[in-house]
Amino acid sequence: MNTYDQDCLFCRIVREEIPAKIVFRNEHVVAFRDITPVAPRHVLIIPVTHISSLSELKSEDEAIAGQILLAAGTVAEILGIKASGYRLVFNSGSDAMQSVFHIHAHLIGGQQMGWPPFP
Ligand code: DGP
Repeated sequence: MNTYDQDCLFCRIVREEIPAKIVFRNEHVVAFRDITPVAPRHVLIIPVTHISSLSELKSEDEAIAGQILLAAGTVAEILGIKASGYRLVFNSGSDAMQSVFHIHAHLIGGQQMGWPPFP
């Protein structure tokens, strides 16, 4: 059964109580455009079940973690950046500037990126 937190913004997007530009969804995940994109293509991939952050993932969440990674390839294909390349980022905790506490992968692409990702 999926866990739901009524105070969680992303849980409300899953339930379509808050609108979002959804690009892909299945029974495990929802992928939607980030409201403040940092690149020409920027989509968030979230599990339908509420898990607050990467560091809260438990061994029993293995399938959920796998579904997020599997969805990334599908979303990249939908966005037309599978061949050109893309980056998948999980911000976890304050140093990483996580601001929404429902685990999410940022799928970013559509431009040449640098590495390391900070100045
Ligand atoms: P993070 O810092 O990793 O927790 O990223 C949270 C992202 O969520 C941030 O890039 C902006 C995005 N975001 C916040 N609120 C909304 C919203 O209401 N709708 C959408 N589509 N994205 C949101």
